[in-house]
Amino acid sequence: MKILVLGGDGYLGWPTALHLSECGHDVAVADNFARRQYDYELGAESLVPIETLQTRVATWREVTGKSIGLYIGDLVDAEFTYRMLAEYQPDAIVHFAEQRAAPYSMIDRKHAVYTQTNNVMGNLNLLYAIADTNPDIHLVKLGTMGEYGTPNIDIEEGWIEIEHKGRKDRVLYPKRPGSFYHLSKVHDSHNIEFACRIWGLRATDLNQGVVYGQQTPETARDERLATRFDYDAVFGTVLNRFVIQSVLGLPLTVYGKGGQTRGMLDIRDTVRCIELACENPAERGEFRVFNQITEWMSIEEIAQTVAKCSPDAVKIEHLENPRVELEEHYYKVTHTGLPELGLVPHLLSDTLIESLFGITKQYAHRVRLEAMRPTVNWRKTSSDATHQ
Ligand code: NAD
Ligand code: USQ
Repeated sequence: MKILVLGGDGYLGWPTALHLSECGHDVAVADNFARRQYDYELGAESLVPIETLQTRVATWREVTGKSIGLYIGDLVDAEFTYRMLAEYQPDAIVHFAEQRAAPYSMIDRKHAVYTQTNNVMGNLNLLYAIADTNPDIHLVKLGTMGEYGTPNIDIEEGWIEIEHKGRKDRVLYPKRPGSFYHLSKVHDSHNIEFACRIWGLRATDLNQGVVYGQQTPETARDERLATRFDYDAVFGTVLNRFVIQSVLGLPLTVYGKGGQTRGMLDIRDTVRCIELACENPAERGEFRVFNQITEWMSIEEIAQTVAKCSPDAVKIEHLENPRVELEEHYYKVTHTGLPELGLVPHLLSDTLIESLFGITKQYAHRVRLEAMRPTVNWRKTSSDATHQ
């Protein structure tokens, strides 16, 4: 298949592009390098050094003999998006290219507006470009488990059968997300469902949980193929942060009681899930949703698991929660769609955590300690804060 990976310079987009190429697909990546720009703004960068996208692509060719096409541009620029689709003519598009940090979207009004404009407009341009260029293209879109929030009933895969006053219907599962970023994904999901229903597009929305890990078999082939590994309080995700904090001898920063539970998965399962979704496309007109997680744990359990694996004594600190979220709640998720297509998960193991300790130790000197503590507070609003 010809597969276009949007956001192909990012934490997940780059390993996915390599994995799809390794599986024998013809792959191109696109990115506007917004993520590298946020690093400059926040004064933090990937713990593991990363090469430019051009060097990464050249290294993959050197190591495997396989080419990956490269588009540099912004999805919000409709002309770029249309031109790229017309030129590359993909069978499938994997769409990772959004601002993805909840704290970044909650810094102030400016960052909330940027996040929703970038994400919602980019996705809308893409839907139009698919409809006008080739409505047969299968869109594989990265959504998030946080779209659902933490309801007091089981979370289904995107849709729910309801009975109301004696009548039944199948409707989109109700959403109650916890940040302007997560909300942008809800808006995307509604726009995609609309495009499938009205124009007959085909799409798979992957409601992915929090990803952990840094290496896939493909990125491990050469250090110039490494993907990013974020530790800071804005872009670093919880398990990755706890591993890095434990190596640095810092307390693990559990927000609040730590009873909040999240669906998670290993980065090696992310790339496999995308492969499965691409190779088993949705039907024309179908808005298919998978919950892309392999297990769920409370934040306190994640902290205890990392502490248990650490060779040194680790302190767990309960910070006043900078976010507004339930810290004790019901959580049960249906996630059968991807295993039915063939996913065999890598569950969180001591071996994986220990391998992350190794990677972290190698680059621990690159951490800017001030970036570790949370500074974005959900309860504070301002139009244009200068975030330090
Ligand atoms: P990332 O920020 O590392 O990568 C996203 C990439 O998209 C970046 O390289 C960025 O420059 C690019 N991009 C952003 N806006 C763009 C635009 N308008 N035009 C072109 N390129 C643009 O993020 P990631 O962790 O790789 O996440 C990828 C996707 O997966 C995101 O959509 C995210 O919401 C979703 N997701 C991530 C996680 C996680 O734990 N990392 C979990 C669930 C879902
Ligand atoms: N948390 C801590 N301590 C920390 C960091 C986080 O207790 O030092 C807690 C948060 O309060 C939250 C949970 O850990 O309850 C997850 O936070 P996170 O920053 O790891 O993840 P989140 O903000 O939800 O966002 C990440 C990705 C996002 C993706 C989402 C998947 O950045 O792109 O969409 O995970 S999900 O959570 O399923 O929506």
